[in-house]
Amino acid sequence: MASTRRPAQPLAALASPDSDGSAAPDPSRAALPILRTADTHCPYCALQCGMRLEEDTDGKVTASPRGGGMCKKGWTAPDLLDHPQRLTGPLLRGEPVSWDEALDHVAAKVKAVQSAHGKDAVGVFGGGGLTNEKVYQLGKWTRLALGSKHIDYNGRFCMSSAAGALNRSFGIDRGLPFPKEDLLDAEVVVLVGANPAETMPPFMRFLRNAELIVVDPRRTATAQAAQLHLQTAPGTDLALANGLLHIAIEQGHLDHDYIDAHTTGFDEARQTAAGYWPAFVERITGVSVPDLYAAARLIAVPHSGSQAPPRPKRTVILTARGSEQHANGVDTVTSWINLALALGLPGRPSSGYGCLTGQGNGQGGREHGQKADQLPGYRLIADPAAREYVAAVWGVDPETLPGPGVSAVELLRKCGDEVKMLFVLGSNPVVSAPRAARVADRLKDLDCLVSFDFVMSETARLAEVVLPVTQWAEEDGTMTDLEGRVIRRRTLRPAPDGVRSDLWIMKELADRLDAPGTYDTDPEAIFEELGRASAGGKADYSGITYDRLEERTFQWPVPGPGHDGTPRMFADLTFPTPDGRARFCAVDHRHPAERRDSVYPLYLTTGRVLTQYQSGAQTRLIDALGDTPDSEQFLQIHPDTAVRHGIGEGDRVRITSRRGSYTAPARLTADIRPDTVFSPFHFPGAANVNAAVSDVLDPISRMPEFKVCAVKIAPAP
Ligand SMILES: Nc1nc2c(c(=O)[nH]1)N[C@H]1C(S)=C(S)[C@@H](COP(=O)(O)OP(=O)(O)OC[C@H]3O[C@@H](n4cnc5c(=O)[nH]c(N)nc54)[C@H](O)[C@@H]3O)O[C@H]1N2
Ligand SMILES: Nc1nc2c(c(=O)[nH]1)N[C@H]1C(S)=C(S)[C@@H](COP(=O)(O)OP(=O)(O)OC[C@H]3O[C@@H](n4cnc5c(=O)[nH]c(N)nc54)[C@H](O)[C@@H]3O)O[C@H]1N2
Ligand code: SF4
Ligand SMILES: [Mo]
Repeated sequence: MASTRRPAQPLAALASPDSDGSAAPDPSRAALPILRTADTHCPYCALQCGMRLEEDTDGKVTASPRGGGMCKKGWTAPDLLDHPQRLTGPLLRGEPVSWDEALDHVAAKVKAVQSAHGKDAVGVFGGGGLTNEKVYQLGKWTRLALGSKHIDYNGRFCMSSAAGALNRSFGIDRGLPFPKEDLLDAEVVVLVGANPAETMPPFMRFLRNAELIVVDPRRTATAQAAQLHLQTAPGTDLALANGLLHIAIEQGHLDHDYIDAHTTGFDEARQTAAGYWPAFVERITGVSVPDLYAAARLIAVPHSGSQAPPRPKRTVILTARGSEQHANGVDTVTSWINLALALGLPGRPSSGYGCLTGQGNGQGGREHGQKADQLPGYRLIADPAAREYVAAVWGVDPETLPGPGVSAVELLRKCGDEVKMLFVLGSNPVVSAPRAARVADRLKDLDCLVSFDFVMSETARLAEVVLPVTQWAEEDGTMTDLEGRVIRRRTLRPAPDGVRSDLWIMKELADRLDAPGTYDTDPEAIFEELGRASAGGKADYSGITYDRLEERTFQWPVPGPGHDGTPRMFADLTFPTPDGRARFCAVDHRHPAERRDSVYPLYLTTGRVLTQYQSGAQTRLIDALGDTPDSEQFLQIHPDTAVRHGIGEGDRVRITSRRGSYTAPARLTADIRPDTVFSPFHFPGAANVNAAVSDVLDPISRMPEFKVCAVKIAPAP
């Protein structure tokens, strides 16, 4: 497989307003006087670009960047606030009803299901885009008001493999352990399965000073800006990392002082890496031996330096979903952390390992209790001391707290069976979950599905009860961005009549269920309680208040009122493990759960395009995003592969796996490996790639293998 080495394309080009998808607001709007403004953040991805909202006297809302950049999704986000398809009143089986009717119905259903089938028969499916206040309240509400163990969320689709590896190696899980500005001083950044040029365009500005190595089966916009593109076969990144460690050992690039003083477990990792001969790694990954040596050299050897580093090179390794969404995702991330540790990077200035968190509150959303095994502040629900502590904050007996539930995919599998009723908020699993057709069937088998949303998502369409909620510009709260920075979401204007907040709905239902505990509706009061519940935990927010957030932002942990936060987590080269050392964990390559064969001869991999967000429930409604070629599904395919299958540019193709199929027009390009095809997951129905995607799970993180399965293709009839 041809990996390409090329002179860097100026990154400035990618960071310019045009190529990062930005669009200047309509100048005609400036004419009307401004009624009100709010300084808040974009509702979409984990970069959480600072945004100034202005509402004119016509009620029209426009967004503009505060300081940093914004992509086209950010510029157009206000278009959903008064979109004609916005939900503005509760629906019961599709018919408008009053809030009292809807809530009474839902509460009666909970009671009926639970008295027939037990407390755990009611489950909750949350989201990483919900504010910290919402996820905290949701975890509490599920355990106390519903009394159920069954809560999990779409972060299992997103963050959990990196989280598993970070916890195992470093003893703590914060995506970026340093401020993103530190990347400006990095000499080399390795992006493994990350395409920020499309998924976080303004983030490219922080990479502009570094040489880039991009690992991706596709020559993406990000790869085009790289010095070195390693075009791996999907699912082989672990072998690549072990191969680079092998070369680093062979070439004497290791930092033995660092390894001796700050880590454990190196010997096993070294023994494992010894088996990853460059020629063997080339066979697995498709990356040529010369490119492997070039990458190892770029990562470890300073420009002026000889083989043995006179000083450590400032290298940062970043992974994202391309390397993580695999049945061996935890081990794959671990292999890259091993490489970083062997080179002595973590904790050093502008060096180390980080994971690029995805959803708006992908970081905070995984800290405060909406995970099946978790209580606030990263406490574990199976830990007696944690149960006792949190139960005291909640004013209940620890005995009343349920135990751990199951992960997202497993929760969806139980629907209609052990789980009879499900609340979904902040996710659209009918489109975004693997084996989507089966997920829809499971949801239809429920006695009752309840959706909290502001648009009629594909999941909301299946719901017996749909409860319309506020959008980001209509609510206060906090989000925790990709660098662990807690920031304020601020209200621009009140929500339309008929719409309620997620927090209000939880309280009303708790009242109707005579629930133990208290359920505030004021985000500030909930944040204060969250602070107490997280105090002493790993993700300690106890020193942050809304008042303090008026002045500045904080990167957690912030243990106590006088604390200024923790921008750089391992700066003293100690790690929050029992012995203060980071841990090497020897990991071996495993093939993807499903391999290409004579019947299913191609790998399907999946991901994102710039102008659509996630399941597309929000962005597909925005007209201004609809005028790009990416506003419809497509199949990215190599021209040689297309010819072999009798497929031409634009032809409709049926893509079939062992689980199901979808159709998409072909887009021919030599930017993808001939053994691999790609589609994004933003599109529903017959175009939904997740009909084909596999739901095999990583054994540790329980994350599905979104990024590789075997398919066959044929021209669609
Ligand atoms: N425009 C847009 N931006 C988004 C989102 C969105 O939906 N749309 N979602 C947000 C969220 S929640 C997330 S999680 C992030 C995700 O951000 P990214 O991880 O950057 O996005 P993906 O496109 O899922 O995957 C990145 C790349 O992985 C590659 N890839 C596939 N298989 C493999 C493999 O086996 N190995 C390697 N090395 N690479 C592989 C794909 O070709 C793809 O280019 O984006 C966030 N930003
Ligand atoms: N094939 C494939 N599938 C994937 C992925 C992939 O790379 N490939 N990536 C996975 C990843 S990383 C992720 S994160 C998931 C994302 O996929 P989903 O979990 O489906 O996420 P969204 O599409 O953002 O769905 C959010 C829903 O919640 C609503 N919503 C937004 N904010 C709020 C709120 O504050 N309150 C309430 N009540 N509702 C709200 C939105 O309108 C929308 O309907 O998809 C996963 N699926
Ligand atoms: S990069 Fe992310 S946070 Fe910034 S404007 Fe785009 S979607 Fe919003
Ligand atoms: Mo994600």
